[in-house]
Amino acid sequence: MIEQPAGTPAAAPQFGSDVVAQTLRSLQIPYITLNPGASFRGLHDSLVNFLGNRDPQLLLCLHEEHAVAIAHGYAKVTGRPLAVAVHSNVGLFHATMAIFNAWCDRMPVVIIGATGPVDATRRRPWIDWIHTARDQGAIVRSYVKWDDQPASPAAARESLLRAMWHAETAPRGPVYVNLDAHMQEAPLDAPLPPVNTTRYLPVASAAPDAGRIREAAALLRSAQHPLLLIGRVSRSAAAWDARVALAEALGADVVTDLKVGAAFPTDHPLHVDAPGILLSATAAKAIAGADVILSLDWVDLAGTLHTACGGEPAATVIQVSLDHVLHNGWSMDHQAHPPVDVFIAAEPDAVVPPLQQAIGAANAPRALAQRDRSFAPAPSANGELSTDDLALALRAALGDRRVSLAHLPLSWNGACWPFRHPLDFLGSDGGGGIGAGPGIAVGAALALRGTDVLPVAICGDGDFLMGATALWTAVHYRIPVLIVVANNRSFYNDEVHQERMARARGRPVENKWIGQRMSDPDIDLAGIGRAQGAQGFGPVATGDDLATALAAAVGVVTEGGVAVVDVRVQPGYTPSMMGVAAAASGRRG
Ligand SMILES: Cc1ncc(C[n+]2csc(CCOP(=O)(O)OP(=O)(O)O)c2C)c(N)n1
Ligand SMILES: [Mg+2]
Repeated sequence: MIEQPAGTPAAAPQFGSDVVAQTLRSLQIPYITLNPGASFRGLHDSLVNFLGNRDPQLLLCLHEEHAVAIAHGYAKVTGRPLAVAVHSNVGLFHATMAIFNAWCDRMPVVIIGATGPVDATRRRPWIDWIHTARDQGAIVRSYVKWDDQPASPAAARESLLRAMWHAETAPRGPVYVNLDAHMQEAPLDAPLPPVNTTRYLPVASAAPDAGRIREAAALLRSAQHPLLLIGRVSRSAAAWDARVALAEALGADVVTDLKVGAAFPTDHPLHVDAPGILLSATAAKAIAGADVILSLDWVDLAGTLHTACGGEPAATVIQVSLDHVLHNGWSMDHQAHPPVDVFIAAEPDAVVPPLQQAIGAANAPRALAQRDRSFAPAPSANGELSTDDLALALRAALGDRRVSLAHLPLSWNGACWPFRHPLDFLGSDGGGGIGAGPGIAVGAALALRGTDVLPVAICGDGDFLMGATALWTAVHYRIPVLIVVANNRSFYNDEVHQERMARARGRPVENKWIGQRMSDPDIDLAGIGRAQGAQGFGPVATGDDLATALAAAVGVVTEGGVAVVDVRVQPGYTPSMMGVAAAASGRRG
């Protein structure tokens, strides 16, 4: 769905914001998500009346947090940024949690903000002063890769080129460019000289050091129990195949998790345990037993090794990562500093093929372990559905359809759903900010629109409710997506915390639900979907109703619609979902 502007778009840039719009087009950014604001009314006019609302097309969002989350979801699929426009100060304030999520997830997003005129004499009384801050970028500077406030159209063009380059260059992340309202609205003194965009977006190749590759190859070749921790990697199918080939050549155990997108077939004999957000006891045991560990940009290498080994690991550790480039003094999302014996400063995708080549075929393939992958959820005592029941019913409803899981709830059990392709799962929200699920799902669905891959998000009810109005954007712009809500009518994660507190302090555990449960009244989640033009199903509480509702919902999405299914599930996380670290410390979420 494209909203077609009346009239003929202007032929040449006439105002500062026309130059900004033209630059966005030259960057081949297909969409700009936004919630409108007077601080960027100049740019808004240029996008509609100079560019004709295409390349980029405006995607209206009902909240700035959704605007960024949609770009975040799009980047998870494509690796490429969208633009996001947010109003001065307040729009940026609304966007912050989603920017933090994208930052922690290392996903590129080009965020464009605006300020009232920096020249105070040009400010309209009252409102332009509210729109202006001494250093607006300070709101987000600690969790964007780069930010700027250019003072002229020429500087804005350069700033956007640099912003795009930083966003797309590994390690990737969100960037922020703040546009002066007067600069946007003022007529151009003279046309700007043309610019060859591609010259300002050079590929910054971070080729791995050949000596380090040889060193790592020798260590892995002579390892008795090599193990791969596979973390942040791309959605490339070729890179996926290369990782499988490497693991098979080494006979290495493989561990992946649900913090990041699918990275290895989770039902492969070398994959030691179903992935979780946290480390399972089985995965921890395999890590503790390894003699050489290859981390492919694993999120929280230090914490994982410490948890698994009870201290510094005896194993030799090879780390492949560029993440250190992003670390700053404000955000501790870089995690603890890991002990590393061989450090390869490069992206994993660039390291696996030369590493494989250096290891060569000399290593006789080890016999693959036989692992029991059969899984049947424990039936609930009271006949209520569990999140496991939901997962298995959803798999059954989807049959052999190609599916991308764009979001999963905290109660997800990785054993319910094997990942066999990089798009099978797109990873978590990055920063732990709930409310991201619906927006990320819509963004992923936008990227997958027109393909044979059906986007599906399973959201907790708390997550869904905080992000629910992202669905309107999907309905309005005809972006097919299926949202299934694992509705335990609670911010249940925190019931678990209150239970732990009560136990630790010898206080009544039965009070854990207070300040957590979302019942009386129960919220009509399907109705929230319907109110925005989606098809709503449920609440469903039995296996039969669930199968019927899911079949209908899959049908809706196959026909190009948006569907929400409210599934009443019993609250509860199994020990495998809690992870060994959580079990030990009681900390999660
Ligand atoms: C923005 C935000 N607020 C609060 C939290 C703390 N928190 C972590 S998980 C959680 C509960 C999420 O509820 P839901 O999505 O329904 O999942 P459930 O725990 O019930 O499975 C909360 C409140 C958070 N992570 N992010
Ligand atoms: Mg819940």
